[in-house]
Amino acid sequence: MLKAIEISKELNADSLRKLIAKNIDAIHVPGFYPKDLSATFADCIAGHSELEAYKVQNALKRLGMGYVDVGKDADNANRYHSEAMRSIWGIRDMIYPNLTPLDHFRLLLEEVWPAGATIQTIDGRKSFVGTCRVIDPGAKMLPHNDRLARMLSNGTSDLTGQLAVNVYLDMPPEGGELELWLSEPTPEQDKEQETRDGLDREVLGEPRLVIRPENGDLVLFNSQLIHGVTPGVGGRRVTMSCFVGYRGDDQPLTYWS
Ligand SMILES: O=C(O)CCC(=O)C(=O)O
Ligand SMILES: [Fe+2]
Repeated sequence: MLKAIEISKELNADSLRKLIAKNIDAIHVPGFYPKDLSATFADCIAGHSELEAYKVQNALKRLGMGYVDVGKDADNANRYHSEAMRSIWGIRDMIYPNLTPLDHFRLLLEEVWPAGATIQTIDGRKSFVGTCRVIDPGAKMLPHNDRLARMLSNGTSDLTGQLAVNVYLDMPPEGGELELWLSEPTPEQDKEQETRDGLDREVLGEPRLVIRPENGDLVLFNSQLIHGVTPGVGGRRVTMSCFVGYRGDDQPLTYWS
C-alpha cells in the first residue's frame, strides 16, 4: 500500500530532515510573504527589462540565469558565475528596502539548520540564487526532476539530497498547479532530460499530489522526484525559486538556482 501523503506547514530542521528522508512529501507555509508585497514584486519582475525567455520554451521567462542553462558548456558556466552576484543584487534592489522572499528564506534556513546554510559554490565559484520566473497563460512545465550532478561536466557532486524551493507571487485565477509524482525517474528517464525539457505524461500516469499555492505561499519539495506545472488560465504565474543541497544532518545546507 502507498504511504499516506504528508505535508508540513512549518519550516524547521525537523521538517527539512523529514522532507529529505522522504518521510513527508512537501513543506507548504501559507502566507510566507505578504500578499500586497507579492503583487508589487510580481509586477517588478514581469516589467523588468532583462526578463529573458528560456532557450527551449519562450512562454517561460526568467530573471537570472539558472545553472540548468549552462548545459555543460564552459563559456556558459563562466557567464553564469560572472553574472551571479550582479543578478542577486539586481533582483534584491527591485523591492529594497523590503526583503525579497528568497532573502528572507535564506536567513531562516541559516537559523533553523544546525550547521547553517550558505551559497553553493561550483568549481570554487559562487552560484546565482533566486530565479524569478514568469509563465504565460497556457504554458506548462513538463514533468521533470532537478539533480545538480546531472548538470555538472563530471556528472557527480557531493550532494545526497536536493530540494526545490518556490515562493508563489502571482498565481493565475485557475491552473498553474504544482504536480508531484513522488517517484524518481528511471536512469533512462534521468538521462533523457539532458536533451529534452521533460518526460511524457502518458508514461508517468497521474501525479500523486497536486498543490495549488496561494499568492505569498512558500513550498518546498524533493526536486529529485518527478514534478511539473499545469498550464495557467487567465493570468500569468510569477514565482521566485532556488534549490537547496543536503550532504548530511551535520553539514551546512547550500542554495543556488
Ligand atoms: O514553479 C513551480 O511550482 C515548480 C518549478 C520547478 O520545477 C522547480 O522549482 O524545480
Ligand atoms: Fe523543477
